Parts: sequence; structure tokens; C-alpha cells
Amino acid sequence: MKKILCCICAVALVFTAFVSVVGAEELCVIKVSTAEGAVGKTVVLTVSVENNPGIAGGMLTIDYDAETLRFQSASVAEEFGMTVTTIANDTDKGLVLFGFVGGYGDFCEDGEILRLSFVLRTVSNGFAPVKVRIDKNSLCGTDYKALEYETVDGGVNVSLIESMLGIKDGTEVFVAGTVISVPLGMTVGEFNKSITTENLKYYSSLGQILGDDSLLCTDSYVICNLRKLRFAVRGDLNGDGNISTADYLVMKRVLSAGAESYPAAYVAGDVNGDGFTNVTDVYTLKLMLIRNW
Ligand SMILES: [Ca+2]
Ligand SMILES: [Ca+2]
Repeated sequence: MKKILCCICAVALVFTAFVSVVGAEELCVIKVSTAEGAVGKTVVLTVSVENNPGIAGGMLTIDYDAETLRFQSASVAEEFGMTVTTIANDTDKGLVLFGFVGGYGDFCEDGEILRLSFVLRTVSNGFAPVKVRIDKNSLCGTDYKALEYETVDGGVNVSLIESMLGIKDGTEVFVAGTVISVPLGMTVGEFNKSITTENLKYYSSLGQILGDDSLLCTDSYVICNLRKLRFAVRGDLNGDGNISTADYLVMKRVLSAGAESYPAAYVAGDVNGDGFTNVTDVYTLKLMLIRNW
């Protein structure tokens, strides 16, 4: 009897799950992306559609804080086969208006529809929101009836450290958390030329003050706004100024211990520069060492 009851319950559960999957029509989503940015730098956000049931036309309003962000430009995604009727910006109110109707047919694809380019003006409170608003009945489905949708807002996460340092465009200097990634062989003087902040003090991993000609090594550091920011040199995990088998051995240790234990060495271990430190970097470093031998 107990077995039969169990079987009935299991069948009922499977049936309910099936009905809920089949019956669930996912709502159309209009979404603004979120990106990282630093003061004075250009940041690009996208507006995209998910669960697109087929759109025949629409009018979107993108709200942004004009004191935090300066609007630069808006461009329509290449794949977006609609006729754009409105693309305008009101700098006083911080709005971008975007209107479109079916040009070569209805728009049924998921993906990017609009790219917005802003320049970050101030650090503010660490996040500059960019919101998408659709007035009632302003999104039309392929049956020419108002479409149901939900919106997801985005914005710009302000990189405080990058903003504090004022890293110039076109340099090979990147910030990852509280670690500054620099290329092998960069001196303190060269680093100073790649940032706008002046009069910073630089230290070796042992706390000795570094002069302009000193090489930046993994675990050397700079004090900026009372914060200790460590340097990481790609491939030189042990901070001895060159890339050798010693770094290969350190990389294995760093990978098993994790980023928290060795923050600078972990960033230095991202040899292929894809933003992650993992087994691919171990092979890449091994290959680099073999080629040099
Ligand atoms: Ca080394
Ligand atoms: Ca990597």
C-alpha cells in the first residue's frame, strides 16, 4: 500500500512539474546592462530583449543621473531590423528616448537592441543607475496589442581605485580588486606616467621606499588615499623580476590556496590576461618557459 501511494505521489509530482514547465510563458524582459567604469572614462551599456515574443514597435525611455553620467551617444545594434523613429537625448532631464516600428518585419530575436555610451563624471556613491521605462501600451506585440513585459535596470559600478589613480587610456595598467596589474619591466617612473594622480609613495614587498627607476614587482605596493594597493606583474608570481620555473611552482600553490591567500600573485597568475587565473594559465606559463629554454 505504501509503495502504491509513493508511486501515485511521484506521478503527480512529475505531472505538476510538466504542466508548470509547459504552462509557464516567460515574460518579455527589457534589460539595461551593468558595467564597470572609472571617472573620466567612457562606459558602454546595452539595452537588450530576452524572451522576445515578437515585437512590432515600441518606445523606451532610458533614465540616467545627468550629474553622475554625461551622455555621449546611442547606436542601434546591427541585427535590429526595425525602423528607428526616435533616438534623442534630453541632457537636462537625463533621458534617452528610443522609438522603433517594424521596418522589414517584426522583431522576434533575443539580444542587444541599443548601445548607450556615457562618460562617468563623479565617483558619487559607487553606483550610477541607468533605468529603462516603458509607458503604458508603449510596447506593441506582433498581434498589434500591448505587450506584457518586465524591465531590469542596470548602471555603472564605479571602480573607486581606478578613479582614485586616474589610469590613462591606452596604458597596459589594469585594476583587479585592490591589485594593480602592470607589465613585466615597468618602473615606478613609467607607472607614474600612466596615471594622473601625483605624489604617491611606492614600496617594495619588504616596505622599502622605491625610486623612479625601481622595477615594480608582484607584491610591491603604493599608498593611495590611505589604501595599500599591491602590484602584480603578469607571469612573475614570486616577484623576483623575471619569469622562471619558480613562478610555475608558485602558481600551483596559489591556485590551490585561492585568491584571498595570495591576492597579488593570483592576479599575476592570469598569464593569458582573460581575467581569470586557472589551469589554462598553468599550461600557458609552462609553454612560455619551454619556448624560452
Ligand atoms: Ca619570478
Ligand atoms: Ca587566465
